[in-house]
Amino acid sequence: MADKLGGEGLIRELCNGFEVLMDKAKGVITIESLKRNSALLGLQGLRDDELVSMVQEGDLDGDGALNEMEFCVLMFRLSPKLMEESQFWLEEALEEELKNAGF
Ligand SMILES: [Ca+2]
Repeated sequence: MADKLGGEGLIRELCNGFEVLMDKAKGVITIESLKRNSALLGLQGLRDDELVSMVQEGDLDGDGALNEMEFCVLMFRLSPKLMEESQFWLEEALEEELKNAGF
C-alpha cells in the first residue's frame, strides 16, 4: 500500500489517527483524549501508564500533548519498516517543520 500511495499518501495514512484521537476543543492529543478515543483505533488494551508514556515519547516540545506533527513522527517511530522506507522524506518534512518553527 505504501508503494502505491507514495510519500505524501503514506504521511496522510499515518496521520489519519490524529483526527480520531485528538481533543476536538484543543486540537491536540492529550492523555485524556487518547484514553477516551483509543478504543476507536483498537488500542483499548493499553494501560494508562502506556498511554502516558506514548504521549511522553512523542511529545517533542514538552507541552504534555501531541500536535499533528508530533503524532505523525511518533507513528513513524512505531512503524520501523515504514520509517525505513520513508526516512528520507520524513527528514525533509521535519527539517522544513523545524525551520518554520524557528529552530
Ligand atoms: Ca507537544
